Amino acid sequence: GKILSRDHGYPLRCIVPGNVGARNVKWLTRIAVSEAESNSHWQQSDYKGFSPSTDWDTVDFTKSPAIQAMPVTSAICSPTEGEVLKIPADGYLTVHGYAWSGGGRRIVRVDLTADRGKTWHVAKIQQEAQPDGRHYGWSLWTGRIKMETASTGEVEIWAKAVDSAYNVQPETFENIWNLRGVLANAYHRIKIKII
Ligand SMILES: Nc1nc2c(c(=O)[nH]1)N[C@H]1C(S)=C(S)[C@@H](COP(=O)(O)O)O[C@H]1N2
Ligand SMILES: [Mo]
Repeated sequence: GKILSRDHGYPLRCIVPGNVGARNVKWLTRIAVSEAESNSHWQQSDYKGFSPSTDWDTVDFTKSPAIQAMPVTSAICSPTEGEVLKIPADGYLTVHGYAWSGGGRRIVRVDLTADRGKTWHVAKIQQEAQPDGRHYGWSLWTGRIKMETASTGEVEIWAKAVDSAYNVQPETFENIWNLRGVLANAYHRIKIKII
């Protein structure tokens, strides 16, 4: 019910649910329907994924498909990196965040750990009642992690999400790094300090 702002594409923006931001083209002046893929720089020579060992000397943009649907991802929003906090009397640390997957795939689970994966806690998910394949919005989640009463000092919290195709986030960025820095969906990890 509001006028689209210029930053977001006024007067007209193409919304392509389940696809990356790069395909949601702003400031539209013309729409061409074609059987051939667009030959624009952005479709052919930018948003594509490669092996971690591919560099600017060896890259061949014709060898990878354009990124359309994104892989499953999640982020911890609270607490924040570096936060100093006290565990409440009930012994539970509460963690909030969001998760999302491409192609309208629904988020079916978010796992949290405060001990580098020795024990995992399943978060409660809050999401729209949309059918799988048309699940385009973020899923918000809340997790409660039972902490050792004696544990103080630096703690790392990790989050990973699972989508309806059972795709799961990879553990580290090292092995998925690529020269454009895209598709960077490894576990989100934050360090907090418990006092
Ligand atoms: N016309 C036009 N549309 C565009 C772009 C652009 O450079 N030109 N960038 C795209 C990319 S890569 C992104 S991430 C989104 C960002 O816009 P938003 O912050 O409003 O989502 O716009 C998309 N639409
Ligand atoms: Mo982008």
